[in-house]
Amino acid sequence: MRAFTAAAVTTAALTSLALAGGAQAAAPSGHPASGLPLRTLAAAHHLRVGTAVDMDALAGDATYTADTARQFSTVTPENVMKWDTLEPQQGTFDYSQADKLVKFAERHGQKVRGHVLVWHNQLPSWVTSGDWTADQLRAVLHKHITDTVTHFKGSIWQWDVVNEAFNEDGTLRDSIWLDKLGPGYIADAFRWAHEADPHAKLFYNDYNIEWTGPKSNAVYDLVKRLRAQGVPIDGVGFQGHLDIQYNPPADMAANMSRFDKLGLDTAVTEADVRMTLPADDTKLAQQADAYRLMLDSCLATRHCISFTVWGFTDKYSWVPGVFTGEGAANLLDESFQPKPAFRAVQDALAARP
Ligand code: 9MR
Repeated sequence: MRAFTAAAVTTAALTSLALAGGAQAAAPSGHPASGLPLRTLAAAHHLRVGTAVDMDALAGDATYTADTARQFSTVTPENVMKWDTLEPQQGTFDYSQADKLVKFAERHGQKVRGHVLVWHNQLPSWVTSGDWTADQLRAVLHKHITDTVTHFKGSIWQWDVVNEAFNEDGTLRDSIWLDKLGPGYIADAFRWAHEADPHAKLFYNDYNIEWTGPKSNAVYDLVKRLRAQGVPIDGVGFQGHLDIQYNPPADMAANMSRFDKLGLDTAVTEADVRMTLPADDTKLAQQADAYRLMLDSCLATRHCISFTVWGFTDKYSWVPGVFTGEGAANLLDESFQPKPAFRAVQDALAARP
């Protein structure tokens, strides 16, 4: 159980307040989206609820902007804190888009999850095609982490320091970092990030670790070892990219709890639940159950500090571009109308802590 108690939000309060604000029309009472914003409901659990943010949508879509502000208490840049955006040429940084999101978050009382410092993806070509010695590449990584974390110092709540370092079988992923620097790059990255901002919470983040298995066990062994060695790691992020055609991660709460017992924070960092299109009522109900399972697992874990969805509307989702024939992965449909999954999340958060 979580450590906190707080006044339960009553059903009466839920139904008396319509979803309103910004360009979004107020929902009629009894409409599935009526009720307190997710962020208000989550606060009763001392939990922050978040979304990945698409900066083009934030700039150009008023409904998207209003919902981002109204529903969420933490935001994650979907792409604009990645290496190829931040440092497209060596030593030339472009923080402009990321700074916009940080300012947006400040204006709306939101915390920021920084994403991401060390990853094998979305690296600029000067990194991937450079003919580096190990010492040179270590210096490049050190500088990128130090410059980036220093720039955002004081503005980032949680940093995804290392992302997706494992294969499904629990071996370390073959990447430029592993190839050139060896497995020690992981500990180094956490140490360098901590030196640059000692107050940010530093996370290891990965997908397909929601359930126990070789990958999740390997992450568990890694973070246990890092803690034992005094490496400054604060948490583990469970991305939560699910697909209804596979079994839901029924043991997710138990799995998160073993990380909790190591003294780590946990978070659901990128939740979405895709399906083969077209969506129908059965699939949407399965999707709602999967979201609910992930949120309930977080709520049951004492130090699960945030539940973040990887986008909240089907209008802007990475899924159709990557999984042919699949989509409809988010809480709201393409017209920003709530799906059963939104109601499931709302209900879970409205339940007495
Ligand atoms: O949602 C992101 C998409 O817009 C990018 O094209 C893609 C590039 O790899 O990355 C997506 O976000 C990923 C996140 O950064 C890390 N975990 C998996 C996410 C979905 O692929």
